[in-house]
Amino acid sequence: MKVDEIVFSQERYQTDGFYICPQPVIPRDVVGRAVAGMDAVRAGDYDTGVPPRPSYWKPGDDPNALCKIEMPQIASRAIMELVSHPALGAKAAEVTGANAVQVWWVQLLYKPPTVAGQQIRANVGWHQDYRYWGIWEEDSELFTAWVALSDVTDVSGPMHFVVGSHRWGLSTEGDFSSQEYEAQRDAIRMAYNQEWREAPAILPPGSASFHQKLTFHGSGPNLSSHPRRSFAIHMRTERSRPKGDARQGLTAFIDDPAYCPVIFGDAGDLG
Ligand SMILES: O=C(O)CCC(=O)C(=O)O
Repeated sequence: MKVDEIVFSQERYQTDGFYICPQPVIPRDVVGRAVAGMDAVRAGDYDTGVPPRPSYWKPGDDPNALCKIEMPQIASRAIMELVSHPALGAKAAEVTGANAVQVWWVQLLYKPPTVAGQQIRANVGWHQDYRYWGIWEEDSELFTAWVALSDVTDVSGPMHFVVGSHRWGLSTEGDFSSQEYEAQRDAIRMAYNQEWREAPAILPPGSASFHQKLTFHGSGPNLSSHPRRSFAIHMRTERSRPKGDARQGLTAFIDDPAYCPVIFGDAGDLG
């Protein structure tokens, strides 16, 4: 990447609260294997012999609901290959300016196409990630790389980011599981006396967006004829600490590289 492109991505990330990579980051063959890995994990087939962590969606659950599976990389070698890919680590470090980057949690997200006449159960309500991450110190540098495995277009229920909302502070509003995409947006909008401008994360397979822990985002129905496939890869830099240095819940595995790989820099810098 050229120096002016790095500066541009850092400026966007700092100013807007997110950065959307225009080009694929992950090689096509790695993406292909991860798609097969995703299908295997969704079917309950774990080639590592280790199941994912307890999840909102389990094999056999409603195929028309959002499928969210926690820590799929421990269940699939191909998914681990993708989430720990050095190109992703290098890009994350470029965008954030970090010396070291660790993957500390991963969510498999499979948003099926909306079936006409059926109640929608695959929206992602507007939220700020840090609302769910209180186990980390408030000033921790935490962010998410959202990697597309399918072509994410404006009709496939892309994530939308609210430009500049990372500067609004932590809200009591927001709910990942809300299906009331429009009404919830209106309520949050009313709560802030700020300009509400949205940017959709349109991504080709293998590309990624990066968003900060306080950036509001959500996604509506998938109106395409194909599933929207992705991983939300939650990352941290050397400027992060669990509260009380605890290892529990979402931080339980951060000392284990087989769960939480360091994908850029020196693990010693992460403490
Ligand atoms: O996949 C989505 O639409 C939202 C994912 C999300 O909330 C996240 O990556 O933090």
